[in-house]
Amino acid sequence: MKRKIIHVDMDAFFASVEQHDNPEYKGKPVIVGGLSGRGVVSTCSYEARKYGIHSAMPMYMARKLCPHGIFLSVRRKRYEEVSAQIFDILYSITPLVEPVSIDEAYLDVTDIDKNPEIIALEIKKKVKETTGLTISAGVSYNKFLAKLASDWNKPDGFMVITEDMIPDILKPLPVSKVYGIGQKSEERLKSMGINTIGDLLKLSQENLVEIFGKVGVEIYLRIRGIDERPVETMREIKSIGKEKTLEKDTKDKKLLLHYAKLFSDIISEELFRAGLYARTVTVKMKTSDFAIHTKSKTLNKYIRLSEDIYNVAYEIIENIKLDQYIRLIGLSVSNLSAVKYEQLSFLDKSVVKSIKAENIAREINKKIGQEIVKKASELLNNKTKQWRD
Ligand code: TTP
Ligand code: MG
Repeated sequence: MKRKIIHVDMDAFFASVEQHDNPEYKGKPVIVGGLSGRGVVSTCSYEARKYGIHSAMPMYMARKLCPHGIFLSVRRKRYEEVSAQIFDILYSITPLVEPVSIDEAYLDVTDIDKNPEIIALEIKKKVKETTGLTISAGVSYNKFLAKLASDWNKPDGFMVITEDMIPDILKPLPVSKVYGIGQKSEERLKSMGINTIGDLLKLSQENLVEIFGKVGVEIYLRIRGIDERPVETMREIKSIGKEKTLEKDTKDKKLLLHYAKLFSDIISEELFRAGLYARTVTVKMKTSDFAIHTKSKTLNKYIRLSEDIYNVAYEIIENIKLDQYIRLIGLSVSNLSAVKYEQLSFLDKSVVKSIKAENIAREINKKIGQEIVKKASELLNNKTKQWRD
């Protein structure tokens, strides 16, 4: 049976929160980010995007493009508060939620006996009522297409992509819309005269493997509307990580540490949201010859603060001898746990298991809130009981 997947993503998230909290900023170009000399734009309102401003742009450039804009620093705590409200809404629909970032998630609603379009519209309505903000939603039968749909007519977007629309609807889109094709690949394809998904569709699977390596197979399938990636709840996730192919290969440790810091923030945020801790930190680097190197450190305690993650990454990076230029830097955490202290070796294993189960149950209950539908609550109770037995 075809799955029913919804992808949701808040519109200009940080900037929209600022406009909501300060109504005098509504309808104006609002730019949120680091305001210091070397700061970058986190995001900006759609009014500011008209000036060519976008995420990750140096702040001085944004100021040049839009001198009369409203420039604000990041109030992360506040955005996390709003994010928690949004995720509460999502978890009230199904536990099958995969958080992707602070403002974005996939839901698998295959088993819900309701039209997925109606569910998506209900999410949009509830988010608006609860937070005063708009969220874009996309509905389709896999993750790739659902994400494409949520991005289709942002802001306040809503789009459904059905099987019969494939591949025609994809043909005119730029190759950058394909999950797995980054900026570097896009440039490479452009130099080969391949600009749209339509162009990509003319290539054989072998051609794509020649260009992309192993992911070529996935890309081949994806542009034909095939994407079997499951919606992974945090429970099933074995590691959380982030990586980036650098604009230019580098030997500059300061730059690598800069990304390590950025990734530590993102990873920490995800750990908090999932109620998880981690014990292993891994730094991944791809050298200019495309060889992949990883170095891990496993601690004897569980961590989740950005600073703690960064300190381990710092130690690893500082100890690496950079003989070659680095093309990609990545950071991830693994050995995840819902409890902070797992060295309870003096306790019976079943006790640890029950503490874990209670922790998970509490967390799910917290996420779902009190207005939980009866059926789901019964289900949860049963589950908790089973775990305790
Ligand atoms: P996005 O969902 O990528 O962007 P957005 O919500 O601001 O705008 P859109 O309507 O296009 O979805 O990211 C969510 C938030 O994450 C964003 O509001 C700010 C933060 N962020 C950064 O801090 N740095 C970045 O480079 C990006 C892309 C996002
Ligand atoms: Mg967004």
